Amino acid sequence: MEFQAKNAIPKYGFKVKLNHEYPERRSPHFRPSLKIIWTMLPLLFRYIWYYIVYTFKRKSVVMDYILMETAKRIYGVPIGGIGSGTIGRGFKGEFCRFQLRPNICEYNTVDADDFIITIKDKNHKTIFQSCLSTYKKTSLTSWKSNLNPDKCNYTGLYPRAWIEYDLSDYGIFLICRQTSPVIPHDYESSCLPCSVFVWNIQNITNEDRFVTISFMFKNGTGSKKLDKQATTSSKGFYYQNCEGVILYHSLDKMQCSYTIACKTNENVNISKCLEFNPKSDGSDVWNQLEEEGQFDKTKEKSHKTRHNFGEIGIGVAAYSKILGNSSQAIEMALVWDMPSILFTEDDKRHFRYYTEKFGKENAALKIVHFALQNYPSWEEKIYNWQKPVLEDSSLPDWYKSAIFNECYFISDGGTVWLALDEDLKTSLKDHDPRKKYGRFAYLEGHEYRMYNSYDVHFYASHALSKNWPLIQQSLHYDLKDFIFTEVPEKIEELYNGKIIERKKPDTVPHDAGNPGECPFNLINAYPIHDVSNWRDLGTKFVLQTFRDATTSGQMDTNIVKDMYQACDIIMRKLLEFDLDNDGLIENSGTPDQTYDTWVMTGTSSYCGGLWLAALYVMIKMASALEIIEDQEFYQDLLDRARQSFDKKLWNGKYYNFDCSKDQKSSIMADQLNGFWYLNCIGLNLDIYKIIPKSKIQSALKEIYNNNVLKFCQGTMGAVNGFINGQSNKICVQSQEVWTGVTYALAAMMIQEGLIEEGFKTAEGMFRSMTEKFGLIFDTPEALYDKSCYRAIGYMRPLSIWSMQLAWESRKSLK
Ligand SMILES: *C1O[C@H](CO)[C@@H](O)[C@H](O)[C@H]1NC(C)=O
Ligand SMILES: *[C@@H]1O[C@H](CO)[C@@H](O)[C@H](O)[C@H]1NC(C)=O
Ligand SMILES: *[C@@H]1O[C@H](CO)[C@@H](O)[C@H](O)[C@H]1NC(C)=O
Ligand SMILES: *[C@@H]1O[C@H](CO)[C@@H](O)[C@H](O)[C@H]1NC(C)=O
Ligand SMILES: CC(=O)N[C@H]1CO[C@H](CO)[C@@H](O)[C@@H]1O
Repeated sequence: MEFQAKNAIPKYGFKVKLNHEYPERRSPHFRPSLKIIWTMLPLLFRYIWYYIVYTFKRKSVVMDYILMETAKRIYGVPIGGIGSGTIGRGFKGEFCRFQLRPNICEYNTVDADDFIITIKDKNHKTIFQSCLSTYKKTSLTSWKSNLNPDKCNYTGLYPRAWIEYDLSDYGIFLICRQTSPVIPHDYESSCLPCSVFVWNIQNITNEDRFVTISFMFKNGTGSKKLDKQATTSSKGFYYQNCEGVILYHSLDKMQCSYTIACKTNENVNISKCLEFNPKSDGSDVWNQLEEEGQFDKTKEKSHKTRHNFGEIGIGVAAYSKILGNSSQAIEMALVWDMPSILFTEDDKRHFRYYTEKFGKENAALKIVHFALQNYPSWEEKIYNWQKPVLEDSSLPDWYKSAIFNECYFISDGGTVWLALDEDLKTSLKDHDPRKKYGRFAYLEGHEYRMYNSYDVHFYASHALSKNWPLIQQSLHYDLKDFIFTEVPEKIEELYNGKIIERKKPDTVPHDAGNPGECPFNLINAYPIHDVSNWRDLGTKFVLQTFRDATTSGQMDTNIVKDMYQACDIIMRKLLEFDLDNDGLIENSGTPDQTYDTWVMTGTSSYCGGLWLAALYVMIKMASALEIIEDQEFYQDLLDRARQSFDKKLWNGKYYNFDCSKDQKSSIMADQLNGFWYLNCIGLNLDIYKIIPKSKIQSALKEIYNNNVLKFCQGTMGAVNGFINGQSNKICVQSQEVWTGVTYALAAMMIQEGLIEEGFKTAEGMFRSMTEKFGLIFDTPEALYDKSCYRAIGYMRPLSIWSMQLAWESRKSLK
């Protein structure tokens, strides 16, 4: 069988055998030094009290530090489009990790969800039957995996994956190709809750073979606690050129159906199992397939809906005669139609974005048909998107895997993409992107349940802005509105026990809320600090505004006009933090920025640099709108701030961390963050108008020689802080490597021509994380030098797309 190039297994990606084991196990239980614990005690006590009260009131704890998730180290490419829920898959073939309920990531592997192969010889004698996964099941004990995992290979290149099974002992070579609709610049298919599995069965003998591929699935998400008794029913269907079984039920009062389907084909005989008991040993299903190679067709004749009050499993079997020396493709799809979701403290139903095209009811079969009809074009588009990177011989191999596989978080980040209500829609201006593209939110992390945490999204947003710019814009329009929102509720700031207003007007929020409360209304779910005092949120808003307004290459003045007032208010408010009147804002001597345990005192390179960058784009925006007064105002500020930045922080080699006595000499990996951002948005030459090129080069080299090379011999990325010849142990975060910061730093190096250093910096970390610790598709926020990580499944590492921006901009220079 000739494969088209787009379907061939890519040379690059996450590649393991189906019995792969990782060499190093890490844990989430980092124990800081006693000194750090001592300084954190008040916070700790308040946190524990908050935790007890919230748990007692059955409220959602935003960041759970008590029951932390330990990485399972089993993951492969998850399935599903963007914002309609995802189902994780293990590289051993598991269906695991369900993110269908918006407020929780469920780390369950469901034994009943699997594929089974049956091979019969020319005399219809069964010569082989096996699950097409190799992990160990704890239920359905008669479903055996008889594969030799050593002879099966997994390749993951998000959003696609391949498994090759060498069954040559039985005359068969089998390849599964899994595709989910995650397609850059496509807003129609990319929101669909589905995945397609194409099975390519090759008969490598001269004799006929009869091969059955069965797809089995069950109700719920494998959670005994959450999958409460509810009526479940199943029904067989024929629709257009698809056939299969649909299982109706609901998850916490949210209607959800699972559909498994197969495309009809004259060479394929499809049979259905409308009901099996996933609590049994599974021998009914197993024996039937073994004997018949298909399900009992007499049972599906009645076409009645079956109702069930417990557990129910369904199946579709595709049986095909494969002539000697020939092959057959079997096309299957899985669709989970969960049109609306409920947030815990919100009575309103929110409809998913796909319902705008596919309807609020009974969309499942339409999606099945659409997916099985259109997946070849999805594959083509994904292939064309990835091709320039995969074929670029000057890019390192690991990067070709990293750049696409890190994208998993776009769909698998607890992401919701919602349709707006009609009344809200009509209130919006015509060019408001939310009108057409709905509302988008993803979690800061699987364990950090806050939507769109803006300080972190600032890093991650390049992945969206480059590939789905209109989703990014829609998110940003929401943020602009939230700036003016007030939430008067009083909350206790866990950091210092002060009672504060949850959201003050005219401030940039930290996040769009917690799906376990009432997100989009109750914004600022983050409980640790009073974020209205944060020094980086405002500048990050301004910088993102400018980026979104110039994504197309030209200045979109509609966006600038819509956002300018908010930007101006925020910048003038931030100026209140310039106590010494040098045009530059200062930090407060508390962790008042995204490094929320790391104290910055006086002017810091991190917040100061962001401030300079924001001033620079304010001038550009004021000039575009011809507001001369403002333009001059910001220009004057920038001129003064720039000089002061240099005077206060430059030490001859790099920019000091801040203006404190004992910490200022700490080398911060992220000290050039503001300039990194300007680089990302195409202002790479402009930054030398703010700070000299020679100083940027010098600082980058200092970081590389210390934070990277002197930390774990350069094999772990850049440690956040480096002082006195070692990693900075002043607080927890200063001794961490932030995966997203390491990618951003690497991008900055590449942009500034330190190309080898840039790739080496990121390579060490990516390879340690994926090859040693097994954290691929689970990328944590932070890694420590030894034994631990923090917060798996995290947003910030999507910043790897800034490396791609830097690379492309370097190439266009040549
Ligand atoms: C489905 O399965 C669960 C177990 O995973 C079972 O306890 C439950 O009753 C069923 N749930 C629904 C919604 O039918
Ligand atoms: C799996 O990969 C190995 C090594 O790359 C190769 O020798 C083998 O043929 C592959 N197996 C299958 C089933 O493709
Ligand atoms: C499909 O199954 C039906 C019923 O078992 C049988 O009559 C028919 O011949 C089969 N077709 C093929 C192509 O195997
Ligand atoms: C298999 O098919 C190919 C191409 O059709 C042919 O060249 C080859 O001789 C066949 N092999 C056998 C063993 O029949
Ligand atoms: C089309 C196809 O799958 N052909 C395979 C059939 O089996 C022979 C070996 O007998 C293979 O070489 C072919 O690739």
